[in-house]
Amino acid sequence: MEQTEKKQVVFSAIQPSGTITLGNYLGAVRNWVKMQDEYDCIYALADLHTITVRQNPAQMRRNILDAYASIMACGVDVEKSLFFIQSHVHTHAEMAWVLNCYTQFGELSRMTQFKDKSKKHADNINAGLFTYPALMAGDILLYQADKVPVGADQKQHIELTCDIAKRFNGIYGDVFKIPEGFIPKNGARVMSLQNPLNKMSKSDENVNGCVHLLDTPEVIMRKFKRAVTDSEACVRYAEGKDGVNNLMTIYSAVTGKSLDAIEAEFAGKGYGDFKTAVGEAVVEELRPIRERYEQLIRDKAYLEDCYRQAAGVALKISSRTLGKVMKKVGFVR
Ligand code: AQP
Repeated sequence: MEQTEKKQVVFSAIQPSGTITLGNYLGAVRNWVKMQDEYDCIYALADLHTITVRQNPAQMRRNILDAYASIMACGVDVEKSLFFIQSHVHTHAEMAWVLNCYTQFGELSRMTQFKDKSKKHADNINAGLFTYPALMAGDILLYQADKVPVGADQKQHIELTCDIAKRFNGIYGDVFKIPEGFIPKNGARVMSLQNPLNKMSKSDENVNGCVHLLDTPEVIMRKFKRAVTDSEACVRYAEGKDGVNNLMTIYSAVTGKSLDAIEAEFAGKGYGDFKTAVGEAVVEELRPIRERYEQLIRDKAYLEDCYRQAAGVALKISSRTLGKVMKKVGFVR
């Protein structure tokens, strides 16, 4: 009898720390959708990670549901993939504690995200913000993931995850699969439209810097028209043209056109035409997502059904790895 080959496992998560952005979509979620047929995909809303920055409880509850519906609207199909809410699956917090004890202070101190977020939230540099990568490592390792589709900003955390896994395996034998980051060629680092030296973030205080998946077409067009460019008035990808480079990257990621083709398309045209074209391409990419979201968010009972069921399955899978870890470490089972 022909043996069916076991599919590789994909794991990734996103924080419900605000409305999902074009950056999250192009950097990660779009790949989540594409990978569903080829891989066994497991996706999560990383709400435990979200409280490393102070949240308003009522707003956080809304953000979690909105993010769940938004990701489904992007095309994550709960019939094909597991899509759960991290705090519903207690193995994540337990695994994080164990892995904290196998993660070095020096390693965590080097994390760029910790340094950036410490500057941004100087009044609340809490221990959770510092140990965030150990929780993330646990998320991935619990499912013995082969591939982790993320944006370029998460590369350092994936590398640390591999280091922690190798360290643990070095002591106890082959407990964890060593995962591999999966970073898109196009759109891996979408920058703010207002400050193209900073990445586009859900929590950007400048509302014009960030395009949200649920922004209306009018709002999207306005944000692109106000996008920071330069005084050269020439659409070309070059050093020092961060604003234009970012717009070209977005246009390329959405349309599939190469940077050369984009330069040719806008040769002799000004930034006004270019910004309009980028805005329109993004509007068309996001339109079906927004429409699907509007339907999904009305059906709270269906959403609840989906995330409850997924949590049960995730608990079962992750408990296998956690059980093995606890036994290896020496806890009495
Ligand atoms: N600007 C970006 N370009 C490309 N990919 C991005 N990602 C985030 N920003 C960009 C990718 O999206 C996935 C989910 O990110 P996250 O929510 O877990 O964490 P984050 O990187 O902290 O996201 P934000 O939007 O910047 O949120 P806040 O403002 O709350 O900190 C990841 O795969 C990430 O690489």
